[in-house]
Amino acid sequence: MKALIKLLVSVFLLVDFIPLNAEDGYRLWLRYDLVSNPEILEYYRETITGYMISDDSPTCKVAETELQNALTGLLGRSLPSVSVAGNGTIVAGTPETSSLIAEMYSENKLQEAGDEGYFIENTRHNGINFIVIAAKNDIGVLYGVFHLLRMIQMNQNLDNLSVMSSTKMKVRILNHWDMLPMGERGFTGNTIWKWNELPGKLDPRYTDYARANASIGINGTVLTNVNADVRLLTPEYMEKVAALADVFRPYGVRVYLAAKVTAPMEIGKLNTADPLDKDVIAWWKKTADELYKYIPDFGGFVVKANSEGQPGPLDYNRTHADGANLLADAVAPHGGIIMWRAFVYDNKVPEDRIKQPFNEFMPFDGKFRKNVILQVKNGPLDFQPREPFHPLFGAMPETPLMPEFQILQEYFGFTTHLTFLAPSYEECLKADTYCMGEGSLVAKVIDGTITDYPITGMAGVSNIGADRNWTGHIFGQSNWYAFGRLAWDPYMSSEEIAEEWVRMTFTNDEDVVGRISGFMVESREIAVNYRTPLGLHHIMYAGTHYGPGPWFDRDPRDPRPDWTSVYYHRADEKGVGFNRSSSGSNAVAQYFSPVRELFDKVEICPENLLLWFHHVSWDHKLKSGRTLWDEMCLRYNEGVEGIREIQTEWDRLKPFLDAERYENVRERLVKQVRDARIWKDACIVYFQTFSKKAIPEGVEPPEHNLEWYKAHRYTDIPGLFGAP
Ligand code: GCW
Repeated sequence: MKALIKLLVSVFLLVDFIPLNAEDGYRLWLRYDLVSNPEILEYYRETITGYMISDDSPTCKVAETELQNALTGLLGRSLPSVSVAGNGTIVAGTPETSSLIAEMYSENKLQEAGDEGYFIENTRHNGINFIVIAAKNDIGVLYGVFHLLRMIQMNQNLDNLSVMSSTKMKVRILNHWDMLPMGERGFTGNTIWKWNELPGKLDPRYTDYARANASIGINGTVLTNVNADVRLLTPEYMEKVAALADVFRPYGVRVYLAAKVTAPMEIGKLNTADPLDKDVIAWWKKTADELYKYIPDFGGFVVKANSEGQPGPLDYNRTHADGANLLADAVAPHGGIIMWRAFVYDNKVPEDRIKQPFNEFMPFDGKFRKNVILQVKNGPLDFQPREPFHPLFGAMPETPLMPEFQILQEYFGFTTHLTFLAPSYEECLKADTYCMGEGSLVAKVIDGTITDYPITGMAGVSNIGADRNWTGHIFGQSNWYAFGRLAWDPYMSSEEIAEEWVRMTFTNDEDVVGRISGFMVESREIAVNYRTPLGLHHIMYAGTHYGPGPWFDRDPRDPRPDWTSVYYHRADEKGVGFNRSSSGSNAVAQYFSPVRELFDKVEICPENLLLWFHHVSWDHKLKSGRTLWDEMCLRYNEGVEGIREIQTEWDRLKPFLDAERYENVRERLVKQVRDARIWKDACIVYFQTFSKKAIPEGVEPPEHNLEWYKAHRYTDIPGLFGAP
């Protein structure tokens, strides 16, 4: 008998390792499969006996459905919805929807968690023990339900629950870069929005999109590209947008749109788009009023103006503040906001492009309406694998700023490469701006801890496309997840986020969790190393942004020097790097002291940003004792070795993973290893034409000569539509 029990137990334990279902990745991190550890399963079955949640509001209704479906899956039995709480009941609600919650929680107490926050606690009331999810508003109830489910998905103990979760970040928003038929240049494949079917036909995927976003606290979405399409502001499209907004509403996800400054001319047939013109003012007001008739809780507009060919107020000799305030006034009566992007650079090529946003916006601090927030990329250039934090953070105390992170992997191998981006978001959020002395982290600037920002927020350029698994690469899902978690709580660590995601997405097996989350956290540094080590930047293949192109110089198709690679790396026989120190473009002066001095002095400048700020001789000695040239080659090599190790680890993990998702990643890792090698070899042979030095020992010799890399074209990368 004992032997039989032992056998049964070991079979049960094995179940933990055996993939039960084929998985296509559609369910993301909300998988809700039966808790696989029998003891833990038993524990949950004893601890949770039913639930009580009023379905008076659409949001509580979806919270109830989520709870019901999830518990049925996780516990393997359907739990009763009860009208009288007993031991083990989950009681969820607000004081308005639950008399029990009203009895137990004062308004003041609930206010501690804020408008969207919640409490999850074990409570004993009238002699009965139950689990409470209490919130001021319905959305807090839904977020609390997702939190409790996450704990169960992660097999956590529920005995001494005393969770209070709140956020200071008001706008947690995705920016889709979708054109009407396709994502921007194919970075994410085709668009998820089936415009030709809307408003009549609603793909069930729209509901799952909203669920997934709500599960990580995302509360807004800009449906289309910042390179805006004016059609969205016509009644035909307003109706389509309204249909999506109706689907998202119960999940607390508000819809926003990208606006184009010249819409009054293109749709309204006016002969100007001057923000101070009275007809232009009237047109925006009328258009906003109409939009709000379709979508009463419309969030507002995001605007890309005077940047990369987009029109803007500067075309009319007006300022960014004039442009933003015009739109702000149009949406203000309805409670809308304007997210005005600070990613600007004009067609006059400046001495140093990265200085432009700071120079253009800083003087207007305090000149924007209260419902305007500036959307600032994490770094001063353009989502490069590594950039220093943007100098505007901390420099505009009177104007709310929200960081924009890129979830889609424009410079990180699109949907083909595995790169967990939380470390790069974290690097920015935890950077110390020193704007108010030591400890003035970017996170504290943007969440209002050390500022009085009336609006706070974070934007993420979405990596969601039409793929069945949403992001093409299974690990792309982890970047969507990480963005949401950090938008709610910008102080979380990459390690915590990776662990949560792996447990929910794959397994709770400790060893497997440690191995997968371990390489995820390393993957960003690996990607930096095989692309742009030591502060190199913008040396990708022009146009596609996928492979390397450090040789890219001006040509008739791309006449702007600041769209070339040579503009940024400035390699010559003496050395390499962009001198932005006080003896160069002096971009360092845009930072507060002592960050400014840190970046300015080559001796103390962090080595991972060295070539961002300095032109350094090939013989310059680094902390390792090696010369710059040797170190650069070795870092490139490390990057390739690193991704090979991930590949080997993934292969070893095969027995613990389901076949479909294993294969999704395996097949891509083959390409990633190949591409990393191409990046390393191409950059080494190219820079060698300047350094004229031998490739150091320990570096795998390049496979081909420079001509080969220059001529190389990828033919097997989804998203590289029409790439040369
Ligand atoms: O990263 C660059 C991209 C453009 C993008 C632009 C921006 C949407 O190459 O495709 O346009 O930034 O952020 O506006």
